[in-house]
Amino acid sequence: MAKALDGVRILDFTHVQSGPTCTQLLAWFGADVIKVERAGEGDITRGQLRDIPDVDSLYFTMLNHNKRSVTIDAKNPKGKEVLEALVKKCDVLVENFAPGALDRMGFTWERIQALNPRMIVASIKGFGPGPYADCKVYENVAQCAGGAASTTGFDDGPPLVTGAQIGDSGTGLHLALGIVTALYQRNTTGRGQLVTAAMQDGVLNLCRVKLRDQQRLARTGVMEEYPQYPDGKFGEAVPRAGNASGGGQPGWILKCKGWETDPNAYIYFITQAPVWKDICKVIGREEWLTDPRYATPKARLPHLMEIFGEIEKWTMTKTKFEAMDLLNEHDVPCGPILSMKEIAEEPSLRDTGTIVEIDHPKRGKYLSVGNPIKLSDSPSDVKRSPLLGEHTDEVLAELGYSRQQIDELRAQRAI
Ligand code: CAO
Repeated sequence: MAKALDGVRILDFTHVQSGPTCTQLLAWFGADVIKVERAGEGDITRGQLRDIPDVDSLYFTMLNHNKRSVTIDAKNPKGKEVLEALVKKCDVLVENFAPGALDRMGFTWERIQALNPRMIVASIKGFGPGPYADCKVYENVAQCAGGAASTTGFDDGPPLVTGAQIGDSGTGLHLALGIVTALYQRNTTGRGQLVTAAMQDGVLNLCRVKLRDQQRLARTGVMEEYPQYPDGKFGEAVPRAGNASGGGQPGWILKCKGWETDPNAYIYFITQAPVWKDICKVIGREEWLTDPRYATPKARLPHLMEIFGEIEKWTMTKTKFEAMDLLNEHDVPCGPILSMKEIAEEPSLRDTGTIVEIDHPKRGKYLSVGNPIKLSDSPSDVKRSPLLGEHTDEVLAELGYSRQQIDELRAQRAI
């Protein structure tokens, strides 16, 4: 079946995680993604966190599916010529080098426009223009600077980073949308444009509910759905809310049967107002239905921790899966805390292609996360990541280089 981005060529100058997430998505949608790496070493993640000696790491393989790999030395004059040929041929250049690195290679926006006015140049940096614009940034720096860390964790503990890679993969997602949007606009303007996504901005975008709460706090001095209410104190900034829900329906993580030995025997329980009656019935506290202290969502707010304590007495008698089944019979929103092991083994995620098994010539079979975005007319077919430079000759031949010219470039260490 044809793919949504068939015919779109991406010159992929990305490395580590944020940029590769973006170009992997574009590849899954059908773009021809040509990843440029340095001969000998390649993307640094090929060798990071290795579980098998001398074999591309899972870090690399899980972020670079469906791409082609070419090795080009961007600082070698002959290598630059090859890159210029690629700039002329491709639709999008994606990069997440440190600030200024692309310019230092000689590929300024002006130079790229001169070579190919239709080219879209998409960049991820840690910060946008401002005091930190020149800083190198990794995931947790962005989580801290984007507001996630100060609002994650418990009130009596330090700021926490989250396991979800909202700085890297989150910004990669943002950039992918920017690229597709710029491609769409190019249909009418005929011109390329610059697309930039800063990791701080991406994290903040995902933390927008906390900026909402900052303003609520500034106006009222209190937030009734936060665990600090009614007995604790609020300061000037949004506090860490533990496992409180970020929305208008109170929620908390509760122990389930087996919690003493299983660190993931927990369930997220949401006391959504429309199903309050069912919650009271299921947990056997029907007297709450007529008690004015529990009758309305507003009346319940000062008692939330006590309410969750009572509900927990019920969840502790069930496994998280039993509780999930019983509660969903009554449309009570809840979520079992799934371990990565449970997720890896979940058959329904295999059926949808969200978890896929891939075969790699050097590492054998491994699991990966497939494309979480499903298009009915453009299904994603996950293919293994390329070996370093696997497609150098193929891509150069497509650019018109002869066998002899390719051999000369290799002898000159340009590729
Ligand atoms: N040929 C020749 N040189 C190449 C090359 C190639 N094919 N590919 C990369 N290089 C060079 C770059 O030109 C750069 O050289 P200069 O410093 O002389 O200009 C050099 O390799 C190193 O690039 P870098 O500074 O981007 O790499 P780093 O490992 O020092 O930093 C990172 C990594 C991620 C901190 C930095 O790239 C960065 O801040 N990127 C933007 C934010 C980002 O995406 N962070 C998320 C990373 S995922 O956690």
